[in-house]
Amino acid sequence: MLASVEIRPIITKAAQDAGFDLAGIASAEDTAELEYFPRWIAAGHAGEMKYMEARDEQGRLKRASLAHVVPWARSVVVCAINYNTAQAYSTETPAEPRGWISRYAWGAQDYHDAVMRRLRKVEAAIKDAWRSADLRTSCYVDTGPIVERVVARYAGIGWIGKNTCIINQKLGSWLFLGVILTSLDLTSEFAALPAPDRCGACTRCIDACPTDALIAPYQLDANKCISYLTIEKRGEIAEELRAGMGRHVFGCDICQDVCPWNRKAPVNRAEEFQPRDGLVNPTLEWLADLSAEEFRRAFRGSPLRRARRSGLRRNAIIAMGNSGDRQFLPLLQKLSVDEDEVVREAAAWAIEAIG
Ligand code: B12
Ligand code: SF4
Ligand code: SF4
Repeated sequence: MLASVEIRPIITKAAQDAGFDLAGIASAEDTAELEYFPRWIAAGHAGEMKYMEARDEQGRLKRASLAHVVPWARSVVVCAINYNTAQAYSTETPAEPRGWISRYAWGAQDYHDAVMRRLRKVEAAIKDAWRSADLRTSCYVDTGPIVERVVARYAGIGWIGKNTCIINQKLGSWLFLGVILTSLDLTSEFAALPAPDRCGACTRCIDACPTDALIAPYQLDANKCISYLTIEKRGEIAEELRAGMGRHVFGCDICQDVCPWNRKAPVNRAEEFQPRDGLVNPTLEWLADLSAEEFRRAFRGSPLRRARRSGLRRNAIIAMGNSGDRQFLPLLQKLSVDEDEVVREAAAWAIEAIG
């Protein structure tokens, strides 16, 4: 068995070899930022994302503390990969009557798979180096009982910006995070310093958010966030929120597009992050009228599947309504008698909005 002090360079090298841009180690102990999590849930800011409210047998929020669900965890290896591609930002692209899919989602492969595949390599390197039957590890991308951005901050990956995203001074915020919980106590020798907050007096993200979802610095109300509305929200979207969605059909990048730390963000040329054909500035007619077969074919292995066909069509129809463009009226008339109730309702609204 190695001394814990010797394992850090092994983790760093394994993360680099796996294709991660950054890696760090944080303690699994609770930190001050985690206190905001139960408040966020209690305020209803998670909307209908019930998985965020999962509780243990004692009724404690699972994500509020690693001690609640994985008491064996001593330290957390946090890895980050830049997913930026060479395409222009949504805020720099002319507002033609087309849709916008967020940067993280247009890639050839679902990021959960792309990040998990790499994390498993780092996990294998840790196991190989430590060689103890007592060692426990668990890899997560999104789905673990963990607020990833908080541990990322303490692992030195970046600071939590006022838009709530992790920002690295050199790479910006186009980062996917992946975490490996370990039973090893790796932090005592090299506790990473939490990255200092470099937002300063800037409020660009808050000012630019079209739906006022950033209700205060570092606080997001998901109910108002276009990313939540277009990806997670099922069924009808409240009418008063539709205008703010603009042309967004899946996710939203505005609060990152305007961030000065992303002005010179480097690009990752890896094949899996490059946009699939037709997903940069997609045509709204295509998405609004997607057949079940076309949805399966076009979005196999893509994060867009999460919105489901009904949600994606609903979003494209709302974007048509927001465009005010009469060219969409014939298609909207057809969709107003669609078999999907959500599509029918959105089409009737869009006809009126254009009318
Ligand atoms: C639920 C979720 C969402 C929800 C809610 C987002 C949110 N801000 O909470 C929705 C659907 C809206 C969403 C959107 C997006 N998401 Co998301 N999401 C998650 C998920 C699964 C959980 C996040 C969570 O726990 N939220 C709860 C809130 C309370 O936590 P938080 O916002 O991180 O807040 C912390 C701080 O802001 C701080 N804090 C809170 N209040 C205050 C107040 C003060 C005064 C201070 C100082 C601090 C502070 O403490 C909080 C934690 O307790 C994570 C994966 C994970 N397991 O962590 C991915 C994750 C956060 N998402 C990610 C991404 C990429 C996105 C999008 C960019 C996708 C897109 N283009 O549409 C947007 C970004 C929108 C935004 N500005 O956040 C990445 C973020 C990477 C990064 N660089 O930060 C993650 C980490 C996924 C991953 N594995 O890479 N997401
Ligand atoms: S993702 Fe879009 S809607 Fe959500 S907080 Fe950022 S700018 Fe606002
Ligand atoms: S836009 Fe400004 S305030 Fe918002 S995250 Fe970036 S630096 Fe911070």
